[in-house]
This record gives sequence, C-alpha cells and structure tokens, in this order.
Amino acid sequence: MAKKKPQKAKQAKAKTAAKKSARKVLKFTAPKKANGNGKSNNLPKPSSKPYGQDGKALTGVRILDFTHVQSGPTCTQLLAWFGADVIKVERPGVGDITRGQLRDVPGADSLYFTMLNHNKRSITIDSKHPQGMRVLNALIKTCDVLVENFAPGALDRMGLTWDYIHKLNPRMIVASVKGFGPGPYEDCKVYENVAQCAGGSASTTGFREGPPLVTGAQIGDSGTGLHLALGIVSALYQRIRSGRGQKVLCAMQDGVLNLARVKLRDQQRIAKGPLTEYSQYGEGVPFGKAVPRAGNDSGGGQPGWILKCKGWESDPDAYTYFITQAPAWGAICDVIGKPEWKTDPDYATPKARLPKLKAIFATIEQWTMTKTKFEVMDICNAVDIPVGPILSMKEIAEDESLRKTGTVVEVDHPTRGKYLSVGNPIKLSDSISEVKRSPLLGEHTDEILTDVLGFKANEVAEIKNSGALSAPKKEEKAA
Ligand code: CAO
Repeated sequence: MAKKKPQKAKQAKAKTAAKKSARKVLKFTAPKKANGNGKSNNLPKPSSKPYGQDGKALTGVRILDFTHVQSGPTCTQLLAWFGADVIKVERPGVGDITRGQLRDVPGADSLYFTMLNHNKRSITIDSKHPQGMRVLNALIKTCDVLVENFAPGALDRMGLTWDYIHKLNPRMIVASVKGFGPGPYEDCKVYENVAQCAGGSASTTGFREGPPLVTGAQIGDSGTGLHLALGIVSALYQRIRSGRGQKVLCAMQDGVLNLARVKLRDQQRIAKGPLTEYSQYGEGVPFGKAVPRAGNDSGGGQPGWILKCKGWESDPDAYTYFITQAPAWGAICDVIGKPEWKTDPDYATPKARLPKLKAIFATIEQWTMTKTKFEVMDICNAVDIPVGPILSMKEIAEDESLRKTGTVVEVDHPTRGKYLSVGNPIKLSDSISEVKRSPLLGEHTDEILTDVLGFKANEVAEIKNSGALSAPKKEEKAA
C-alpha cells in the first residue's frame, strides 16, 4: 500500500502535466477569435442595430486599386460593394484604357468602364514621376491592400517591388492577376480568350464536329477577379492573427481551370472507358484520348439538351434546356404524351435510355415546339421536371424580378446619363450593397491628397505643379 502511494502521486503528476501540455497545444493551435479589426481577441457583443445598418462587411478596409481592363476591376468593384474604400490610381490624361473603348456615347466613359468601376474613387498619378511616387508611398502606408493586374514585371519596373512595399507597410496585402502562374508562360500578356483556351474551357466547349469555342461568360477575366477577391478577404482575415500582409496571386489559366474542373474529372474517367453520359456514347462515336466537346450535354450525370420551343423559326432564343432527370422520368413521359415509356423496358431505366438519348430528345422536342419556353417552364416546374428557358440579354435587362433583387440596376451618370448594370450578385443580409456610379478620371484627386493622405495645401500645390498628377502638355508629349 505504502509503495502504491508514490506511484499514484506519480500518475496524478503525469496526468496534470499531460493536461497542461494539452492545454498548451490547444492554446497554440486553437484559432483566436477576432472582432474584425484585429484589436481584440474577443468577438464583440452581437450588434443591436437593425440588420443592414451596422456598417458594411469591409468597412475600414482601404484598397490601392492599380487595376485596369476587366479582371482586376471586377475584383475591386466587389470589394467596394462590400464597403471597402477603393482608390483607383490611373495614368494622368489616359486613365483605364477601357474608359474610351467600345464607346457608345461620344466623350463619355464607356459602358465597359462604368460597369466595372462602381463605388470607387479615382486619383490620377504618374507612377514614374518622383512626386507621383511620393503620393504612392503615402497611399501604400495608409492602404491595406494593393491590387494590380499589370503585365508581368510592370509593378517592379515602377519600383513597387514586394520588398519595397513590405518595408513601407508590412501589413500590406499585394494581390495580383496574371495570365499564367510561375512557369514557361509567366511573362506573357493575357486577355480573356487566351485564358479560356489555356485553362481547358475552349477545348471542351462547342460541338464535336466544330472548332473549340470561347464562352460569352467572361470566366477568364471576371472569373479570376472573383477568385482574387476571395484570396484578398482570406488574407485580410489571416492578417488579423498574423499582423502581416502577404502576396495573393491568381493566374487566369488557374481560375479558368478551377471553373472547368469537371472536365479534368472526365479526363481521368476517359482512361477507364467511354463517358456514358456524353451523347457521343449513345451515338456510337468512339472517344479519343482527351475530353471531347460535348455540345449541349449536361455537365453532370443527368442527361440534358437544348430543345426548340414555339417561335424558334424567327426568335433565335426560343429554346429551353431540358433535363431528363431520372426521378422525373414518369412526369416527363406524361407531359410529352408518352405514358407507355414509363414501363417499356427500352425506356424505363436511365441505362436503357442512354443509347437512345438523341431520339428521346427529338421526341421531347416535338412537344416543346408546341409551347413557348415560358410555358414549358410553367408546365414542367409544376411537376418537378428541371428545365430552363434560354433568356436573351434583352429579356434579362427587362426582367422585373432581377430589378427587385438589385441584380440588374439602373445607374445615373453625369456625362452619359442612365444605364443598366449588374449589381452585386452576392447578397449579404447585414451588408447591403448600393451601386454608386463609377468615378470620372481623377475626380477624387484633391480629396484623396488632403482628406486621406493629409497633405497640406503647400504640399498639394508642390505635387500638382510638378506635373505628376496631370497629363503631359502637348509640347512635352511631342518632344
Ligand atoms: N503611371 C505611369 N505608368 C503607368 C501607370 C501610371 N499610373 N499605369 C500604368 N502604367 C504603365 C505601366 O507601368 C506599364 O509600363 P512599362 O511596360 O513601361 O513598365 C504600361 O503602363 C503598360 O502596362 P501593361 O503592360 O499592364 O498594359 P498593356 O496594355 O500593355 O497590357 C494586359 C494589358 C491586360 C495584356 C496586361 O496588363 C496583362 O497581361 N495583365 C495581366 C493579365 C490580365 O489581367 N489580363 C486581363 C486583362 S482584362 O481582359
């Protein structure tokens, strides 16, 4: 007994030590709760203000927006909709090249520009002028994130290397869109369609008999901008714990491939046998070594196709997407007037239908051609058959429900008047997006110099007189 006592004490001691070290480990690994401004490790009490009236998700975040064209501006516009103060830096006299591209109103900023730059402020700075660099240095010190999508190396050539930026502001997040990630193509300039081709989208889009196709959706530019925005918000969140900034890189090729990942899934399946859900299988056409273009086949395991509707002869968008989802097969047979297919062993199971999909869709089309695409939608949805009308941009622009949700918004602009835009597609219940018009070139230069950067009147005059914020005079240009 006497001997056991020290043994027990030893065990108890060991237990306490283990508990202590477990607590230590827990303390080390458990994520600290943060209140969003990095100042406290505890979440604040839940706000008592009504939803939507307690600031915005990114209130307090300031973005140095060095983006142009589409990919970068898509990202910073989203951040601005979530409440970030986005300061767009543009080249004096020129600005974002899209201001003047595809102009529909003479002398006014194009829709290309206005639809990608809502809720931002604009300052003109010649980044290659010493006084321009003075302003940029001040911006770097006060901003949380620098976002850019220049050609590879352009930011470094301005002198804004990671080391330089990080020395000025160790908390700065530097976010970039590039065409390609590190590798053989990293130095290439890239536009939308190049990314669609390099990311695997074009080779898998279109009809088998035809050439590769690019899509209307800008998955290379806007898609990568979306990815970048998520990277930035994640880096901001990590900064709450780490206190330091980091680089965020989204390559357009990677962004497109991420959106085309189901095709890389199929690339691996093809080595093991034909892709039975592709209509090519039912048509008896052998598969090659790479994923083929699949026309309008559905991307998942449910066969689908685009079918003509009433009026297709004159209306190029009188079509519906029709999915023969297995659980809806009975309803489909009833709707199209083929109830016998429900029990016919040649049609009753998905496996039996696979080789005949083309003929089955032709039969369904005989029915859809007797109805408008909206009638097909009403009839089929009532019995849970998944279908969708092919909506034209005109129909989308006039759609009342999209206006109500703020997905399609009308914006007023001082030089171009009213225009339609796409609002924030991501709806937060406590951070309501209002769409504010895009800035005129350099519209906020003065207020940024004084209110944001705190330059005194004599300093503002010195900077302005140096020519760093204005377009070079004609004689200088000519010289
Ligand atoms: N002050 C002074 N110079 C400025 C400036 C400013 N405020 N803003 C830009 N510049 C300069 C840059 O420093 C660069 O100069 P250098 O080449 O001498 O260093 C120059 O303007 C041109 O920049 P760029 O090469 O980025 O622009 P580009 O029109 O030649 O190329 C694009 C455009 C999109 C192909 C290229 O920027 C790119 O590949 N970006 C990355 C991928 C991307 O985002 N593509 C999608 C674009 S949306 O379709």
